[in-house]
Amino acid sequence: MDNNSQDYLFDLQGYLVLKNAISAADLREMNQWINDHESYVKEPWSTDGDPKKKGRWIGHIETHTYNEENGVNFQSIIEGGSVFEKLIDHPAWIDLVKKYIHSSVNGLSIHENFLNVRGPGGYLHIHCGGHVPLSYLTFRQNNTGEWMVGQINVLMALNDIGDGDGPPVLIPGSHKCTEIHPRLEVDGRGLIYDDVSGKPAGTATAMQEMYLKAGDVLLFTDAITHGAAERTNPGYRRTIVYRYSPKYVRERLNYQISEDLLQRLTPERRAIIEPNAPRRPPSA
Ligand SMILES: O=C(O)CCC(=O)C(=O)O
Ligand SMILES: [Fe+2]
Repeated sequence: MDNNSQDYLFDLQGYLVLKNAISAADLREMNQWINDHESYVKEPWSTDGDPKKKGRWIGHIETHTYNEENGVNFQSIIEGGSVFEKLIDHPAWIDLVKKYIHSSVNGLSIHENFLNVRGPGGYLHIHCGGHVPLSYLTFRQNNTGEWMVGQINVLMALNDIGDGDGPPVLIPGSHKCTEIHPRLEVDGRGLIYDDVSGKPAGTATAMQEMYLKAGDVLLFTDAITHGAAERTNPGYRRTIVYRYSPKYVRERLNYQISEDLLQRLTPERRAIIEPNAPRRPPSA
């Protein structure tokens, strides 16, 4: 697709699908990583005598979830090896991300990066939309119309995601919607997320299921109203999400990057992962 058509569609819909973005060899390697860590999917939480569930660590990667029905997130997956490092500035999407975030002005960073594995009954609640006054849900500069996207989610399918597989869902164009989605409205006030007792996002009015083949990428503004439908099929859905933002948006969970990884990264990748190098007095 030519650049003008792509820009038009991203502005209009708030998302793009990049077909075959990831090579078969890289998919194999990432799926092998998941196979090798299957025990963490089956038993993601360490109890260690503590009644509160805690994540388990694989080196600098931590198992995590926002809500149990979301499945298991392997947070800071960039620490998982070169195939995951490659995704930081992957040629299939990095130039689009830079353009829409307007990185020449805003810089570029990754707000959060994780691999998600979600089984039967798993889903995501409905969240976000044009009504939300959240700092990183900007889309364009109001006065000049220039790109100023506060967060772009790059969601990568590691296996096929079709009907019943718990696909991502979104409402095209809802990043510009001034009306509050009925499921996000309480007493005339808009929520970011529906109530935690809420239902799978797939059943919300106007939601569209986004089917992806392994290797496809769904690139979308976080401002769009979205979530994931319930997985009704057996087996597990495998995805990776890298969220890109201006460098002024701080890390969501603030995982500290290992020294090994920092040393290994190319200058371009390091500038995204550590856009503001720490400043310390000479003695520290
Ligand atoms: O897991 C999904 O399908 C949706 C993920 C999502 O909401 C996000 O990446 O912001
Ligand atoms: Fe989301």
